[in-house]
Amino acid sequence: MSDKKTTEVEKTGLSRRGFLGATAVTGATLAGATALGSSVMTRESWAAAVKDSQNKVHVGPGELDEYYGFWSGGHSGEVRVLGIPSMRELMRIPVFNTCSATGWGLTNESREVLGDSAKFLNGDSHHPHISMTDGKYDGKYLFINDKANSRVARIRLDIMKCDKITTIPNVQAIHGLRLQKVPHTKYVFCNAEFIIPHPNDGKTDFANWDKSNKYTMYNAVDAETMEVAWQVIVDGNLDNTDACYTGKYAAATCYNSEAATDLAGMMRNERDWVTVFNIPRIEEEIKKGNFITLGDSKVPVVDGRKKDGKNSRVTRYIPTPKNPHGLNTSPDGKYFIANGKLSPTCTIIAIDRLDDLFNDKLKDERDVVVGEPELGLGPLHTTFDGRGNAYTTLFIDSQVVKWNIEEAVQAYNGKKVNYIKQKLDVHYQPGHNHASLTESREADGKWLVVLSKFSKDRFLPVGPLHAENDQLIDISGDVMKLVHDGPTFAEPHDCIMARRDQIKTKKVWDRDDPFFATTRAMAKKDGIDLEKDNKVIREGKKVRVYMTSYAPSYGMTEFTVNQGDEVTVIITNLDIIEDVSHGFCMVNHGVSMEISPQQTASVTFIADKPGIHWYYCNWFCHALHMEMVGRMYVKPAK
Ligand code: CUK
Ligand code: CUA
Ligand code: CA
Repeated sequence: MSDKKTTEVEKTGLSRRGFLGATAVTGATLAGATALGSSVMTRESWAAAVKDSQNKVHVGPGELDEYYGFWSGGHSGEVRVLGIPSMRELMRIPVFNTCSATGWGLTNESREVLGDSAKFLNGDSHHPHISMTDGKYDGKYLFINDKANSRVARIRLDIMKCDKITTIPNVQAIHGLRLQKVPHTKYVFCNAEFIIPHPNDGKTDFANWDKSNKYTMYNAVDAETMEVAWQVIVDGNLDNTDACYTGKYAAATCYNSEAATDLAGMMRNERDWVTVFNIPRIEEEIKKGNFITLGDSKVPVVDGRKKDGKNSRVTRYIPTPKNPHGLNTSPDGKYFIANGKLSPTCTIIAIDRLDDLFNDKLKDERDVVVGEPELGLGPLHTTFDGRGNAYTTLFIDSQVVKWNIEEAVQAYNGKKVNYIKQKLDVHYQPGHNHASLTESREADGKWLVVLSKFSKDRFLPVGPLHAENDQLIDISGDVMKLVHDGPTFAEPHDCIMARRDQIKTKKVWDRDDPFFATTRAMAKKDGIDLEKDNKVIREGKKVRVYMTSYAPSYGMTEFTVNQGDEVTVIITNLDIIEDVSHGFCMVNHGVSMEISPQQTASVTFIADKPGIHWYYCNWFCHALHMEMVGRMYVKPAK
């Protein structure tokens, strides 16, 4: 281990004395901490500083965290809510997965949100982002991509439930996702990663790939309606994306400029690029009618490809070292930063030069690049503290490197300056990292979360499949201090942290909440008062069972249907007390759902087995929770 550190110190040019002072401390959590060249710390002062930081993480019983953290669940398909700095998991929000507890994917309300895609039981959520007004989190929505089934979802943060899911047409694998920051989140920008033939109707087979009309698209979803507003055809593919603080530009990394189908092909070019999108010009083109539509889709599609070496009006392609990955906007609004991945560098793009780039006033696309610091091996993602420093994950080195952006720009101009401030070992192989409030103007430089892909030896062994390790680092001082290891299940790719005052949640449901508007309308048609009636409505083989719940009993404890009926159970929870949620589980029918205070929820199933079937409340609600039961009698068909 110490060999590795020595090499690292030599590489970064950090002072040997500083390094010794930092790492002479024992204890696994401090391993690999290298101090600043400028402020040499003694062993004692470093230990005291770390102890101090670790104390901050302790959120005592009954105390509340300072920040909300929203974690993507990767191929678990969900979103998780954590408290920071305790790293305690507070809630899970099912989105692209099914949830046995809440009935997500089972209830009629959730299936309405899932729409046609309800047939899919899996998802792959990577990038959770909070809606913004004037470059600050407004706490209204959280948006997240689904790479697995090419979807974008919206979560209402007042109830922490997903309320809209949109499938993006004519593309495969929605990956990078970020939001328009200014003047407000009108658009959700999202990258379709994989290049496909158009039309993809089976006429192009593997042998005809090269000759086909193949491309992928950059997509904008209207944040309010959740309809796809427009798509832009690009050269190459699209990986990660971010938007600027003027509302004018968005940028995306491309690792497959080769449009290759295999690994060797995707690494053939020495350089790939960052694609920059001019949002007002895209809107102009659509207004002027300069767009096409594809297949059944009515979404306007603008061509952003180069033709005969000439740029389109709406895009520019900035060459970067090969196969870049993360794309991050600095919170001062000055730079897009592309992370090198296969190159040990990050590429700094000056946003204030983009007007000139689009007006063809620059000789070369690379004239917008104002820095390209060498950081270490495998830079994947960068985050910011609002004090001029950037923090980049180094996947191969298993480190986070802290560097100063303006100094990296000066170094690019030939000035001798060491822009690297510190390298900290993380455990192990980090993907994203994310600092508190970093995607907003209010980046406050307090906490840094590093989402490590491997945990190896950090936790009790649990078999061949390991937990990930989400590590918490205190960045409020001059040096980064690792303070917490957080095991997580597969697999957070990204997270976002907001101050707790920025998120305002409801404690009980509003009776007129749009989440169950369709169910309310159905009840109205049936002449049912949801808050009073306990009644069975029969319409041929369709049976609707309306009941209330009030701890510890259902408003209806017995109902009768015929074998083969399609039964819909609609329950309205009359409890008004915070936290008194009920459930409904029909035994042996695969039916389960949550009904929180003042909520109406419904679930539909086929009564295919004759006999008496118990149903029960599965959310512990009362001392007599076990007794909160009822029975369905299914009359045999013959
Ligand atoms: S990606 Cu997974 S570590 Cu989907 Cu943002 Cu980079
Ligand atoms: Cu109602 Cu448990
Ligand atoms: Ca490439």
